[in-house]
Amino acid sequence: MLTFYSDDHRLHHAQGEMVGGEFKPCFEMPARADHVLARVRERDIGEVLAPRDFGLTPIARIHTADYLDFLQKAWAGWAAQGNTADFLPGVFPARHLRAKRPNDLYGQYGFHSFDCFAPITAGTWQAVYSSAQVALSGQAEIAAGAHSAFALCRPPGHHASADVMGGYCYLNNVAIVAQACLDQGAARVAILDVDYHHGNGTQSIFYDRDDVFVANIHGSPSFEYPHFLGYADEAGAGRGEGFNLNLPLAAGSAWDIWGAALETACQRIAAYGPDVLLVSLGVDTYQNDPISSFKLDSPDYLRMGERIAALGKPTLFVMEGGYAVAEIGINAVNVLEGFQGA
Ligand code: OKP
Ligand code: ZN
Repeated sequence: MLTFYSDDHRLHHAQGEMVGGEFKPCFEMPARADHVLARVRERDIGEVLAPRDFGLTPIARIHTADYLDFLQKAWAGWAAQGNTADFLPGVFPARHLRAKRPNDLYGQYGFHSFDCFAPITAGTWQAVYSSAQVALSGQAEIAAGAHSAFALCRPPGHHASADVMGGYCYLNNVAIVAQACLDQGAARVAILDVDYHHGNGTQSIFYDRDDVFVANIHGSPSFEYPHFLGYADEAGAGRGEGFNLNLPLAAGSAWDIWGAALETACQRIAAYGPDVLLVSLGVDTYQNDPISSFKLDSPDYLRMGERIAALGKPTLFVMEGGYAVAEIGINAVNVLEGFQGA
């Protein structure tokens, strides 16, 4: 299968994040994508292509104008105030406050964020724009008849909703792609999110819709990030009732439990009968991942790819998380190899 990749991801390399009360190097770093790309080449999965530019229109089908405006202008405004370090938010319209969008940059950042894990740097907009174009290029390949493709996105996207960033995510790549599929004539799209963390952004974007079925397998929000979405009783609303599936799992879950959840998700996806399958491919379920608790081993990712392939759908893999940097490539490409070999 073809891989789409842009070097622009390097333009987003933030200084750090809070870990255990200390400002530490970001887990979400450029080397992640380098390892995946190196493994794609080493295993000869297929050609690696630069993305095409589909512009802002498909991005604006998912994200609000205010949000995109903030993302594009934030760094310049921050720098104009004399700042040189990363821009981070600090105040959010949580319960008991008023969610009215302020006029100042700092207020707008809090309005458009749910945590402090989406820093803005000089290159962030270009990096997230290109990441979305990488995803859209994969979508175009599927639309042109390919059975599968790999969008090597960085930064990831599944925590970003229509107008709120967080969790290393700014533009929701997989959601942008799902909407592009529908806009080009697909009737139903399924998203399978296998990242260790619940894809709260993807869920929220499609929660009241029946044209995108979203299935998530993740560490339960009862103990894990993002803490405030991802429970099993979130099944969709209105027309979307029954079109969201959450499979929260206990800390320490290994392949026996994870594989059973994948079986449940795949059966629901098969029953939905999508025209296209999009996989939010996070490999932070790996046993040595520094920020997760699951216990998947590298060969388990081959099984994952095989089960996904058995659905028999045109499938786009969209890279999300994975922080055991040296092993991200092996694990992500194992999913692709399992898919192709099945
Ligand atoms: C992004 B993706 C809290 C740490 C919060 C943010 C995790 C973002 C994960 N102790 N870290 O889903 O891989
Ligand atoms: Zn994750």
